Amino acid sequence: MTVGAAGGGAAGGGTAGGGGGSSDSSQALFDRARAVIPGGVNSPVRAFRSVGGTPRFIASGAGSHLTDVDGNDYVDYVCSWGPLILGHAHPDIAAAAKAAIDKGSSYGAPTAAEVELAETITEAVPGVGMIRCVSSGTEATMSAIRLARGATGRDKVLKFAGHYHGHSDALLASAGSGVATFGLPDSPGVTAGAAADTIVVGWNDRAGVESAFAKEPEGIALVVCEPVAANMGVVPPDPGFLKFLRDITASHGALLLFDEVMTGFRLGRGGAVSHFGVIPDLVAFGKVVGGGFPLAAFGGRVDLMRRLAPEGPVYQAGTLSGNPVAVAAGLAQLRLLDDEAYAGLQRRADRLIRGLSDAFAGAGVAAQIQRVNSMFSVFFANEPVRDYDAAKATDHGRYARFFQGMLARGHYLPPSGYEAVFVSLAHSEADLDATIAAAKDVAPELVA
Ligand code: HOZ
Repeated sequence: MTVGAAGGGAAGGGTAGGGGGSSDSSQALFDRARAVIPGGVNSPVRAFRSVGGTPRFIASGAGSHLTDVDGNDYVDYVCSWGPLILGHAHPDIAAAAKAAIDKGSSYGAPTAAEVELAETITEAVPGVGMIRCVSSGTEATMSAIRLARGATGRDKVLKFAGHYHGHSDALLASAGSGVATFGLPDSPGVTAGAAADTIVVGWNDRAGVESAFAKEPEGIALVVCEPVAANMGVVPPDPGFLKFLRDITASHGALLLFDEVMTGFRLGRGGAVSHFGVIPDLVAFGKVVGGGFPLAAFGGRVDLMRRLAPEGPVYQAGTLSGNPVAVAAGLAQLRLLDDEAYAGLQRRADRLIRGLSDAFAGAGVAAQIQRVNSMFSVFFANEPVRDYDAAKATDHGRYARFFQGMLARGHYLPPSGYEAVFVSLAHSEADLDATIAAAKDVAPELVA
């Protein structure tokens, strides 16, 4: 496949630059935004609250780089929180979206491309025999839960502390991402009834899951997890934990949902299902499948999916579901994700992680870089992090200082220690080396 053909952005395909310039225009926009948008942002973590400073308002992205409204250039490791596995404005994706929009932006009627997308996903992911498109990861997991409840006739859902599955009522309890970043209690507005049907257990806590099933042997409709937790930082499952979930759900007549919004087509074409060799009943997709457009999907066992309307009684619908522009962009991206692409991602992640580890070790800063393939996060802690309590106990103040030091040097990391770092195929060796050099520069400042 063609890698990073959109180039390296303002820095011309290699070096980082300009991150330390003025943020006056971003600040002016942020001031205007706060008057008309809650917190000045359309999604909480973007506000930089846990790391401080002014959120950068972005003017453009190209390849691995972002340019903000003050003209500062950054090497981008957020990648739109995961979807941009080929980098910003990849020419094939842009061309596919432009060609689609020239034929009309939305029909509210089926298209051939939706069939191709469904075939692409079902061929790639073991156990996924059918899919339905929606517009966001929140919708995908929310709809999968309704399907699971409809199929089992049970109400309870078991989720894990620190896992984030979007902002639907049933799944906000002890959630990761912005809920974790801001240390929010479970959200006002979620009814007691919705909360009562959600059981929260610690990630990697087998005894906790067993005890929940012992209390509700026939009450749990669904166990949902991010197979690699990535909204409390990256916290992989302990060896055998996903298989344990598969076995205990099957033996109790409950269903298992993998929320692969982060991991789907990121860990490999078969996502976490193939990576770990555990086949759940249902899978939620988002981010990478949409190529940077609002597209997500859920799918799984054919007998379950056939319970959705109009084939079955479980209702689920959406005017923009399977939107032709988003589907064209998603397909264009998925077509480029072959074995060579995943090997390239792996090489880039290896290089970056090795360099960051050296930077922290060289300065005597205790850091845990937790990684699965091309997604990882940096925890400032002495021991590996296995669950949400441990993630909360890591040094988030030090993460904020690391973030600010890197931003000032032109490297855009997630503005929260609870989010994942994403490497794309647009990241050049020069990008990665510049980021490592910046980390070596910043690391001694983290010692105090
Ligand atoms: N929930 C996303 C991170 N896990 C953040 C989305 C955004 O702010 O765009």
